Order: sequence, then structure tokens, then C-alpha cells
Amino acid sequence: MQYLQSSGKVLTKKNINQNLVEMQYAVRGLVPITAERIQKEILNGDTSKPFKEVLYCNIGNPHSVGQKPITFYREVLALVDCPMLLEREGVEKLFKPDVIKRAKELIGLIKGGTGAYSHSQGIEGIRKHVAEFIKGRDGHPAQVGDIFLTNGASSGIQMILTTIIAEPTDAILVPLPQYPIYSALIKLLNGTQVGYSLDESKGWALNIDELMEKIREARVQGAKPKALVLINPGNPVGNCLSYDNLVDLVKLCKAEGLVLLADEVYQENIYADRPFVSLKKVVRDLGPEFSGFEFVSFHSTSKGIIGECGRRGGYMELCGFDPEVQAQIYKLASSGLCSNIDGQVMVDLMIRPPLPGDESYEDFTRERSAIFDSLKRKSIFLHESLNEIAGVSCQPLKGAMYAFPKLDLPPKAIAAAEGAKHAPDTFYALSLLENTGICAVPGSGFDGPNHIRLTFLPAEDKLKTAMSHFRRHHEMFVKKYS
Ligand code: DCS
Repeated sequence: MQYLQSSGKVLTKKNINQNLVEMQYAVRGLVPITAERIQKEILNGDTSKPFKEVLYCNIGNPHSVGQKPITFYREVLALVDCPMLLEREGVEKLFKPDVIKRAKELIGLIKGGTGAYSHSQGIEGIRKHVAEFIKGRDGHPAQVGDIFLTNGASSGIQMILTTIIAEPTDAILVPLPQYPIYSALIKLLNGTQVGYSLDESKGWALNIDELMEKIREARVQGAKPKALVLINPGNPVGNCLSYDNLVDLVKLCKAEGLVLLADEVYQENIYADRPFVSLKKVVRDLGPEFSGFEFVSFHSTSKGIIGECGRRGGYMELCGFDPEVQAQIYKLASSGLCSNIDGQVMVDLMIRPPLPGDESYEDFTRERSAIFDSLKRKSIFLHESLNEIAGVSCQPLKGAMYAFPKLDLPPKAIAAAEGAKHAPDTFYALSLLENTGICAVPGSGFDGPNHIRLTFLPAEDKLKTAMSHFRRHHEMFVKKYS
């Protein structure tokens, strides 16, 4: 018993991994936790709040706020997961011929069925399709052996950062604002985070000069920059980088000896005229001089128009890696045995939609367009209505699924936040939640203080009502602290 702590437990908050204790992940932090408590209170009969339900605008989880799954995906998934249905009488009345054909094809690829472990990098036939998809998208070939199917993009990001960070001075450059999986994992793995700012006044553009300065400064302070994270289209800022900007970035990373990690999970979420260009295309377009350049691209079934977050599908493509390093990454993947098979099937469906002439094509296109068109309308609506509020400014929302407006908060509000031991934007987000039921994430959770992140995923009527409440709250808040 001498090994027990005073709490009577072997493990206490003080003796577990302190990097875990210090790690922060705001997307599921204080404000969403408070929101969940409030929602439970309402369900238990509490009528004291000035709203009837919490509106979750904190997380990019489309189905949780009402987005319907696309029929074709679910039908194929159902048959692949329950092949016995294919033997049932009348199956062809329930499922269209192309659904049955696709399901049989996938069943043929998955040796052992969805209940068996697969190859640690993922089912080879599906990786072959991923390689074909990349070639079709970029016009440059991809190798099946370089594709790893992952549990969402998250597990790929975790594997790569685990591989890269060898000592505390190993530094990863991350954009500011950033998606907090990067800061969280760098903390957990005991590395160094070096932020490079995106320029809000220029629509969150990437500034190569400031980036070079950050790399130089980090070196002066004894850090060893090893990799740079790029989120394109951006979370939380909704920007989309130009081809030329990406070219400059690749040249800089090559010259500075940095591995480029391209988080491209929002590649389908583009609402303005600038198209998404993949990092792979940019690097390969640069020709043979860049053929050995090391970079990774992450993709996911959680975003786009699909939004199948719970499926945990994703892939990463490694390019230019030393085969000995890639073998270690393979070993790391094998220590997790394999990514889940349902997610692997979802990846295949994501990259091989029904084609014209397929029986499901029309319905699929209609369902897909309805989701996309609504996202586009909401991105425009949110941008415009946020900018109509005095003291709130929002850059154009060109991609992803978030608005990241800047809040001009009165000094008295900042002092009150300090008194409550909260960052000003957390104080604001808690007030917004308590008064309107809108659950948003404070910008400081993304290293973008004095901002707030709102998803534009809820249904259009709900979002419209929410914005009028948002405006009312903002005016009330400013008046209260002026
Ligand atoms: N990369 C970015 C930029 C993301 O926004 C997310 C999830 C991920 C990776 C990981 O997603 P998956 O593991 O599901 O592929 N976005 C979180 C967010 O900001 N809201 O919802 C989840």
C-alpha cells in the first residue's frame, strides 16, 4: 500500500504524464462542456434559460446538427457490412443495381470481410483507388505503397508528429490561428511549437517573409525547425491558398530543410472562385528538382459534403520519404494493427462517387448539390451578417465550414474577463452561450485571441435565427461593458 498516493489511487493528476495534463483541445473544451451541462438541464425541465435548446456551432460535425447522410454511401456500407442481405430474396428491389455492384466489388477487395483486421496500411485495393484518385485530381502519379488509410485524418497526423518529434527542441511550425490538434499533439509529444501568423487584413494570407523570420528566430532561440504545417483550406479561418503562394512555400521549405505537412481535409469545401490546389500537384509541377522533397498530405471522410465524421475514414500520402523512415511509420501503423474497415470503405466511396449512367447518379448528385449549395449560401450569409454588426469583422469565407470573426471588445469587458480568470474571448463565448444558447469556440483555443469560431453547419433557418440572437447579444454585451 506504500505505493498508493494520498488519494488512495496509484494514478493522480500529479503523477501522470504532465504533457497530457497541460495539453489543451478547445473544440471540446470549457464552452462546449458548459453547453452540454446547460442542454442536460433544459432536458431535465429547467426553464430559466432564455432559449429552448443549445445550438452547437462549435464543432465541424455536420450530421450532429442535422445534415442527412448521402443515400448511396449508406446503402453500399450496409451491404458491405452485412453481405447476407445480398442473398435475400428481393434485394434488387431494395437496392439499385449500381449499389449492389459496388458492394460486391468492395466485398471482393476486403479479404475476410469488415470484421477482420486488414493490412496495416489499409486494404490494398482501396489504396489503389486512392492512388488513382490522386492521379486524376493532380495529373501526377501516386504510389499505392505511399498511401496509408487512417482513422480520420487525426490518426495520420498523430503518427507523423510522433515520428518527427525526437527531442524537446524539435520544432513544428504551425499557422496561427491553427486547428488545435497540432498544438495538442506537439505538447503531448514534448516538442516545440513555433507559430507563423496568417495575415487577417489580407484575408488570412500566408506571408512568406514573416515565415522566414519565424524560422530564423526559432533557430536563434535554440529550436530545430523540422516540419511546417499547412491547413488548406484553412480551419478556423476559411482561407484558400493560391497556387503561387503554395509554390513559394514549397521552395521555402526545401531551402530551409522542412518537411511540409499539408492538412487538406477541406479540399471539397470551396465556396469562392479560387479553386483548391493540392500540395502534391504544386510540388510535382515544379519538376524533378523537387522529386525528393518530403511532404505528407492528409485527407478525411469527415468533411467535404460527406461529413461522415463517425466513420473515422481518412488517408495520408507520404512523398519523398527515406524508405527507412517510411518503414518506421509502417511499424507505427502496424502497432495499431489497422485503421477501422468501415472508415476504409468510406474512403473508397468518397473518392469513387457514382458516375453518369449509374442508377444512383441522379439522386446522388441531387443530394450532394443540396448540401453543397446550402453550405455555400450559409458561408455568404454568415460573412455578411457578421460584418453588419458594429465591433465584429469577418474575412470572406472561401473554404472549410467556419467563420472566425474578430471581436472588438470594450476594455471593461476585458477587465471583467480577467477578474473571472478567463481569456476575453472565452468570457464572451460563455456570455453568448448563457444568453442565446449558441455554443461557439473562443478564438484563443485556436491561438487566435479576441476571435470566436462559429461553424455554419446548422440548418439555414436555425442559423438565421441564431445570427439575430448573436447580434442582440453582441449589442447587449458591448452596452453592458461600456
Ligand atoms: N484537420 C483539420 C484541419 C480539421 O479541422 C480536423 C477536424 C481534422 C484534421 C481531423 O478530423 P478527422 O480526424 O475527423 O478526419 N476538425 C475538428 C474541428 O475543428 N471541428 O470538428 C472537428
